Amino acid sequence: RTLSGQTVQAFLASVTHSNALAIGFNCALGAEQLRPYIRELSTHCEAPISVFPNAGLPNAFGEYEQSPEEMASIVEEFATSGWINIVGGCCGTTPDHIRAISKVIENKLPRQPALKADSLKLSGLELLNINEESLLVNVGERTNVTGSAKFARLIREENYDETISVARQQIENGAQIIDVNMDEGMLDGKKAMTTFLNLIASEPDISRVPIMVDSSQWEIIEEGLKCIQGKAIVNSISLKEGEESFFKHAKKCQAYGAAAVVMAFDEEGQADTFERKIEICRRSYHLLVDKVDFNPNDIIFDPNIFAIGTGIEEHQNYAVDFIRSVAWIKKNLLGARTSGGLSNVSFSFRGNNPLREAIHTVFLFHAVKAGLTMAIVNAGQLGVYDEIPAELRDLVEDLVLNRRADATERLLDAADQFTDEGKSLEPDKLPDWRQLTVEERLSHALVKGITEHIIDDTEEARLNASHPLEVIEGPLMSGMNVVGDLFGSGKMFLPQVVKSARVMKSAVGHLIPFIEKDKSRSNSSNGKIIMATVKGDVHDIGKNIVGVVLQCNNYEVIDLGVMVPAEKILETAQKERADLIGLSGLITPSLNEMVHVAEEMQRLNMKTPLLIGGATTSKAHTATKIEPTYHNSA
Ligand code: THG
Repeated sequence: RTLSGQTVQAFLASVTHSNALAIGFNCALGAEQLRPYIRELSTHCEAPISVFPNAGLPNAFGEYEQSPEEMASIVEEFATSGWINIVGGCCGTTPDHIRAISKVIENKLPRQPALKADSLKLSGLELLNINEESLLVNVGERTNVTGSAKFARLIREENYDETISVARQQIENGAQIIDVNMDEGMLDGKKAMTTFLNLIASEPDISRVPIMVDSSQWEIIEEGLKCIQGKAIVNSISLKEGEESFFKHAKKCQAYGAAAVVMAFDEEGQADTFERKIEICRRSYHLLVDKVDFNPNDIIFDPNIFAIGTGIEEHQNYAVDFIRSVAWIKKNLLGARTSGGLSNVSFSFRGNNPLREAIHTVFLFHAVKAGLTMAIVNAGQLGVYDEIPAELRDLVEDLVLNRRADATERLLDAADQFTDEGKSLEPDKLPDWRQLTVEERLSHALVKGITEHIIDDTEEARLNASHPLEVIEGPLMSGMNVVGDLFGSGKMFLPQVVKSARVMKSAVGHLIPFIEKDKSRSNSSNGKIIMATVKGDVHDIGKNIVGVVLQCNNYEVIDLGVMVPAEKILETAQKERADLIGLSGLITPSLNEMVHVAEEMQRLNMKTPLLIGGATTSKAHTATKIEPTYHNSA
């Protein structure tokens, strides 16, 4: 990480817009220690790269001992690998060091810059890379004084500790970006925005995600941008005040290096039909791309989510028009992405949260199918499409998809049954899941992310089983398979999977002591394994389960956790004389990281067998991409 906490790629996303002569790293570390970071920078950086390492790390007396030849040989490899364009020396280097470096790089070819990315790269302390493969990105809506009475009160009372925990909860519940809005008449918006952003900047679990600065006043947005380290999103710019101010704001976004939500809003007003939406988006796109050279990947169109079910006929097709325009934008405005404020759609049903949730779930299901990139949502309060009672789902779908003129009336007639109270009054409509079998209860708790009874249910299942491990391999795994299928088919979203994972973790946590007791009856070890989720990836449920299973089979497991860089895995393996190294990961970039670890094992002449596992890994990838890079394996 940089001193201010960013990873290489997060830093790169923050500065790429500057069109710098070169981007690079200097000081702090010796060339050997800078190696992995320079390598990573080189993979992604569109600008030339500079590197000014120290002459190794200082000894206990603060002296640098690395000789010019040693340093030169490390730097030579950087040049041979094609990672650098400019090289020099920082602390501890002398004219002799520079002379030695200069000599070894004399005939090396300069690095070729990386190709321009065709993804939207946002960052906080960490990168959020949004590309064609990305699933729906959740933007937390609760840090908004107009969207949350509680947040507004906390800001007014200057109870900043509590406002920070609102942000943290959004992220814990799966928000990958947070929307911050301080637009309220009685508030000094600029001051509230800067105070809040500066405070969350020193909360690493919050500032790791990118920020969406939301205001209808440009001055507040600009004050916000000044406080943000990462690559942020401006919410929003539009043609509402004409082209001149549109260009002015767009250029400011470029100068601060921010992406922009572009509302379907022009001099005539907000677009409310499919034709107006696409006409304004098309015009905005060409103005941005052709006139100010705006990066199309930094454009996020919001074709307006308006309230449906208002009783006004002109509003009936609002959801359909939004969804159609999302599909049109994806197909026609290359590089641009889409977003919307989800909770707007159900404003007419305020006071009936179960119904609002059902509308949100149905709307999102269809919008995501049409290609929606991101949505501003109440993270942690999304339902599961398949779990909505069929009768309710049909009524809601009639409304959202505008399938019948009387959809609103029919939904309102049925609405009482689906209020919070309705739930307990109508047991046969919403069955009491506590009466299901223990396997079904575990599955239900996993799918719905309910932790409340999970320990009791896990214990009951354990008592029914002959070995505690059976509970994991049986009902818990089948529950997670249901989650996996729903997620895979777009019927469950990331925040919900995060909740499921939490339930799974507490169930496994309850079983581990019993499993260990089972295991301690025998004592000879079958071997020692180092396990880690590779760098860039935070998913560890599978790895943790494999760890438990291996322990049950008398392996000694050293689990290095998640986001573990290759160096740490291999150092530990060597120090611990491990018999096996196990790499895990869930996301696609982890496949490349695994190849990298294997290459490093080859470079370091290691012999330890390498075990590959995780959701995106495959026998084919392992055989054709990983195996060939590591041929020492015993
Ligand atoms: N597009 C863009 N930005 C936006 C929106 C949009 N920003 C604001 C808004 N719309 C999205 N955010 C919210 C936040 C909360 C609610 C709706 C949209 C909401 N709040 C509840 C209510 O008012 O009933 C809860 C109130 C409370 O808890 O006090 O519905 O469309 N670019």
